[in-house]
Amino acid sequence: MEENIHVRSYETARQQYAELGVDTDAVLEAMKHVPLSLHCWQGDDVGGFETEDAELSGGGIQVTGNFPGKARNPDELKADIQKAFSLIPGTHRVNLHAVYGEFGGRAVDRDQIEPEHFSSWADWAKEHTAGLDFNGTFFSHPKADSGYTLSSKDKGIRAFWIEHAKRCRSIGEYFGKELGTPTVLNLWVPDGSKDVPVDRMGFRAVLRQSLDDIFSQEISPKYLKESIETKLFGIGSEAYVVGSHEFYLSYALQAGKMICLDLGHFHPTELIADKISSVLLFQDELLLHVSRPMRWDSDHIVVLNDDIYALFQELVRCEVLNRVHIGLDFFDGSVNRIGAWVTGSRASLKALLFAFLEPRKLLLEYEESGNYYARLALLEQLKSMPFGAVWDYYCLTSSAATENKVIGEVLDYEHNVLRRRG
Ligand code: RNT
Ligand code: ZN
Repeated sequence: MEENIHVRSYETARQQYAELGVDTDAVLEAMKHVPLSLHCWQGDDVGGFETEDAELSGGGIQVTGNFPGKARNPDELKADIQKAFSLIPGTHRVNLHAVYGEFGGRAVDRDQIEPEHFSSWADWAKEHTAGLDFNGTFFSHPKADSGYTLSSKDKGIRAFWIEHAKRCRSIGEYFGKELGTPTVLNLWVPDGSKDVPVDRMGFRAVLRQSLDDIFSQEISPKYLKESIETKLFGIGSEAYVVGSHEFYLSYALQAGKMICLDLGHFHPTELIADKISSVLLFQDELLLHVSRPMRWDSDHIVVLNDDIYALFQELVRCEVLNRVHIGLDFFDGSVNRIGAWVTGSRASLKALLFAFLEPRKLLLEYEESGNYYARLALLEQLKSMPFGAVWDYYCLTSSAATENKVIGEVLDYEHNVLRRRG
């Protein structure tokens, strides 16, 4: 009965979009081929499994909240991701951080990690994901306490983190080989300072050298694609971040790496959407960290707001979806964590769908003939089109919950699984 309602609503919606020249069936087919990369770290507040009660510390980022039932080990985290995936239409990737290895109770320092510590993730991923992505973890560690890692002026500290980064490349390459799809390895270091430094240039020069060393060994892009993540400021690094946008953009151009644009890493009024066309005229590929900045925090759960609409519109309008990797990056410990993943992922996919449903030809005609009133009015008209009916139909036919079912599913899991964890 309920299914029929969704099917009937879709039929009506299909006709309405067809009148604008939009083929909704083709759009739904296209939706299936755009994977998100689900960040594992929303599942346990960026803790990881190095020790039993590992917690995020330092690093210019912060998680608040103590909602019950966070994943305490790899099995729980995998189960939680699977639950989230069952509520997200499509087949998606999982993005791991280096602290999420399976270390069997042994202390394995960051400069010691090996592919073997991640082999059970690879096995699991073959069955449950479209691929794995990876990140070095340059925070929550005594050797990061000074606030500087790869840009540290202390040779020993720097060597330690360079070795960590190199090992992450091997692990990424290993995933790429195992899974038959290249791993996107992102490098983000928290390096920076709370107050105004006098040697901005010096730290950046060191970071540049460290990166040169890290990337000195060639790894086939068949297995590994690498990005460096830019940032303007963080918590405790308000005055200076070594890896700024200009620094990494320049480095990436020179070294043939991607940059990672995180929605939370710019001035509050600066739009990532507007950067995509510029970057991709000079670079082959790009990594996105889809997030929601709020005041000084860069990592709130993604919702379907103007920034997200604009971001996905650009990806579709520029026809660059095959050159862009879409990672999610937010962490909130104050609500049901599976719900956080599901809401953020679904919001991103809704924005993608909304963008795919634009009558591009018509909009372009208006624009190119200088009819800016009609362009504006059509964009407004789209906002009251039955987009939700197309979305629900997509969920229904992808065996993911329709909108009205999501909350119940998440709360059932909370009741039956999360609240039973110690
Ligand atoms: C921090 C960066 C980075 C992290 C993750 C955990 O500001 O956005 O991507 O969020 O590596
Ligand atoms: Zn990020």
